[in-house]
Formats: sequence, structure tokens, C-alpha cells
Amino acid sequence: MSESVSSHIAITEPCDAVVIGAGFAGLYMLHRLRGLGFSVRVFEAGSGPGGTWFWNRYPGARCDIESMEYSYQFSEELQQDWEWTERYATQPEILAYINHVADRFDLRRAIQFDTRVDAMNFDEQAGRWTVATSRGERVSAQYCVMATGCLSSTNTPDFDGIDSFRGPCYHTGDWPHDPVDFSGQKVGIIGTGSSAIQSIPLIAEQAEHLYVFQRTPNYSVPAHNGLLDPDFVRATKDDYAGFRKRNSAAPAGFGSAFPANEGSVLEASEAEQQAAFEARWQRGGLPFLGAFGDLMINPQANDVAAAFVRNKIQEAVDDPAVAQTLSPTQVVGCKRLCVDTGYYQTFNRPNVTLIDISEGQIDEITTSGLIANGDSYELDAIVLATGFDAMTGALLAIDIRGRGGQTLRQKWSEGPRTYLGLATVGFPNLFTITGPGSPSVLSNMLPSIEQHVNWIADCIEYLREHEIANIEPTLEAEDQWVAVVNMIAGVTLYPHCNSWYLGANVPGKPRVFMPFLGVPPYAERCREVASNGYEGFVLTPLGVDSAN
Ligand code: NA7
Repeated sequence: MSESVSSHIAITEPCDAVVIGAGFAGLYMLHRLRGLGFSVRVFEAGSGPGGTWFWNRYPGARCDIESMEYSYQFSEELQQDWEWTERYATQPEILAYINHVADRFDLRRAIQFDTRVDAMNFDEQAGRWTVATSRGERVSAQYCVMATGCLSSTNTPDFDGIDSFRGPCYHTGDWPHDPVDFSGQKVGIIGTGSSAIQSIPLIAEQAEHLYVFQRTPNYSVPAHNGLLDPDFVRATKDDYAGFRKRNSAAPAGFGSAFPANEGSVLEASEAEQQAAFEARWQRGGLPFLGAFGDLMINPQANDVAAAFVRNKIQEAVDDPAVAQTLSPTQVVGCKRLCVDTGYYQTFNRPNVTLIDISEGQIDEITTSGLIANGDSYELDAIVLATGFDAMTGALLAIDIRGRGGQTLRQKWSEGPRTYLGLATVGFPNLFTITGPGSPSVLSNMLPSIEQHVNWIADCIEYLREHEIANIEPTLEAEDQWVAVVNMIAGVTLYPHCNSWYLGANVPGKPRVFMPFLGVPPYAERCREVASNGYEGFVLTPLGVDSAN
């Protein structure tokens, strides 16, 4: 038993399954397993459910997938009853929905809040996991399900002097629960990813002055957010199952109402190109990248879309030099496309200054501000919009030890290796919801979560019915899966820039493209694996020593 697990002394009742995390994934996993009659404990670090949506409370935080799609579909009554107000839901509304779900399905009583899982150890003799929590408990479980989220472990760069700043320093991914008032303050924000692009327009409205420290400019498409049209809501609810089905057949699992055009941009005339991009720009949101079929495959094709967005930036920003600094040069879409409300226009405000640190860096955080490119900035507050240790960060923050005491950190030292993004060799009976190697962050997370939860619940039920003690992928299946994920990514432009999809935003993290591209073929493969008796997995019957 590992040192960290054995030091926890309070032993509680064994259970069938421990679920770690009570965000969208953990809540539904609990609901499904409980419905099958399994005993389940859920541990959640936050003081309430919500996961990512519990922590990311920064101004302007909202989902970039439309509300009618970014919701559970497992309960027809729930999807009929719940009323979203806006096309893109705000963080408070999503959190209210999550709390409603927790109450409606009586989930809270199985969740222990304010509790982190520190360590997990697989006991090969018993074929069970021992889970150790920050409250000193040890729980024995046959199955562990990691519902720890893809964007839940914040990335705070190791800036010199970061602890010396006298004012407040906020991270967008760990925002205070009480409202933050920037009125009359000089504020510095570091980063220009999605969180910054959502919060900058609102912070700028409040602050006396906002300094934006930009290392890499980003492409952003207008949200054109607004109140939902009641006729659209009614029509969607009249055939919610059909709407969900059409979305599940779309490449990224959403946006079927505005399907991707499969034609080549290079075969279109300039007028056709402009008309297609303009139509999507006017509609707003992520379907912009579906304007043509070759945008994420062919660099010349991508450059046509990139030039269109750069033109939009030049039109939106008054000062040509500022517009130039805001104009990205990398492949559009290989970092996640941002969706904004008035982002570029915010740089026309007299109280907003853009500081280009692409050739330099944040040299130091001082007691009264920061130094960047050798220049000093006096600040009352700092906002770190510096993103996440995505996809693997929350998993590797736990000391997970599988067969032979091997840690997950050791196993994944050169990048995550999984079978279907659901399981990994050496760690029997451990499942990852939206793990690396699954569509996850390159899909609509909600249906992807439900697809994984349903697969895992069905699998655990199958194991019970067939008196199987342990399930674990074969090395061959895992190696082949990793090769397929890489092969698919390799024919696209996704690996062409330093994105968090590749782990490139975290110094020292192995550069490996983590998501699987393509929702429909992925779901089909998962179905096949299950219907072939869990092909690619070793199933060890009860009573047989799984250590053999
Ligand atoms: P992102 O998209 O990872 O953005 C983080 C930003 O912080 C990005 O502009 C980074 O610049 C910048 N950054 C990170 N480290 C540094 C350092 N050391 N110095 C200066 N600037 C830095 O995170 P978000 O929270 O905005 O969005 C994450 C996802 O949440 C988003 O994609 C949506 O799916 C929702 P860089 O680009 O690395 O040069």
C-alpha cells in the first residue's frame, strides 16, 4: 500500500464505486450507478456541485455551446421542464441548472463536499481500490470513476515575485464567490484565451484602467448572444430526441442546425468564400469553422479563413497598430476558437491598453504591480487568465497507483495512454470520463459525458451479471488506440500550434495531442467494443487472482 494511502486512518464502509468529482460527469455517473443498485460514494473538492462551473465565476463566464444543446438529455422531463433564458448560458445559470439536477434526482446525499481525493491505490490481492481523502478517510471500492473534468486544474505560471503582490491576484478558473468590484482600479490581466476574451469587455467597463498582457493573439467569433426565441425553444422541445440525434451525427456532436459545408474553400470563388464566411460570422459562434470542409486540413485553405477574421479585426479596431497586434498569425482553430461579445471593440476604449509580450515576457510581479518587457505597471489587482493543465492535470494531481505500485504519473510521463479515453493498462477497474483519447474537449461536453457515463454504467452492470471481478485494457488495444488518435490528429492542422490540446501551455508537459477527433465514429467504436464482449479488454472472473 502506498505511503500516502496508508497514512489515512479513518476506514469507512466499503462501497461498489467511488466517483471523484461532482460536476456534470460525476452527478450523472452517480445517478446511473445508483439506479442500477450499486452503492456509490462521491467526493468533491468544492463546497457544492458543478465542477468547472462551480469554480469559473469570472465576469462574463458563459458556455460557448448553445444552451439548448449544452444540457443533459437522459431525462425527457428534465429537458422539457428546464427553461434556458439565453442562447449562450451564463455560468450562474448553468450552476443553477446543475443544482436543480442535484436536487431533482436526490443526488446530494451521496456526495461528500469539501473533500479532495489525495491518493488511490489498487490492491491486487483484493482486486479493489483504496481511496484516501483530504479528510483522512480511507474507502475501499471495487470501481473508481474519475469525473475530474478536463479544465479543472488551473495553470498558474511560476512568475517571479508572484506572492509579493500586495493587491488581490485572481485566477479566472478559481474566482471568488463574492462579487469582485474593479471600480476605480488599475487592473492587469495576463492571457488572451477564451476566459480573458469573455471577461475583458466586462472588466474594462468597470475598471479605471485595464492593461491586457498578450503573449499570443487569438481568433474570436462574435457570439451574437441574446434571449432565446420562444418559438425556437418550443420547436426544439417538440422534438428534443430528434434534435439530439441530429447533433450526435455531427462531427463534433453539436451544431446540426447549421451543418458543416464539406466543399473546399480553394475551389470556391472569392465571392463565394466571403459569402460563406460572412453568413457564419453573422450567425456567430463555433460553427464558423464549418464554412468549408478543408479548413482544418489544408494550410492554404485555413489561411483564407484566417485572413477573413483578421480583416474583421482591422474593421473592429480603430487604431491600426493595435489591430495588428491583436491579429493572430497561427492556424485558425488549432487553438480553441473563442466566442465573444465586443472583445475586439473593447480595445477602442481609452481606458484599455494592450501590451504585446510576444517578444518578451512578464519579467516579474512586484509588490505594486508588474514588470513586462522591462516596463513597470502600477496595478491594484491582477487577473491570471492563464488557463488550465488540461485533460491530465486533475488526474495526475492525485497519487494514483495501479498494478505493481506503478503511478499514473510514471505511466503517462511521455503523455497520456488510454484505450478509448476510458481506461488505461495497469489500472484495472478505473474509468475516466472524457479522458484523453476521447472526443471530450473537441465535442459538446454534455452528450460526450453522457455517452461515457452510459458506457461505463453498462459495463459495470455487465461485469456484475457475468461475475467478472476486474476489467483492464490489453496493451495491444491501448497501443493501437493511441496510434489511431495520433494518426487522425496528424492529418489535421490541430497539432500545428502551441495549444492546451497538446499540453503545450504548461512548461515541461509532454507534447501529445490528447482529444480524439470525430464524435460519430468514436461513439460507434465504443458501441462495437461493448457489443463484442468488451473487445480489447481482459476480463478476470471472480475468484481468479487478477495479479496473474
Ligand atoms: P487558455 O485558452 O489556455 O488561455 C490562456 C492564456 O494565458 C493564453 O493567452 C496564454 O498565452 C496565456 N498565458 C499562459 N501562460 C502565460 C505566461 N507564462 N505568460 C503570459 N501569458 C501566458 O485558457 P482559458 O482559460 O482562456 O480557456 C481555456 C478553455 O476554457 C477554452 O479554450 C474554452 O474551451 C474554455 P499563449 O496562448 O499560451 O501564448
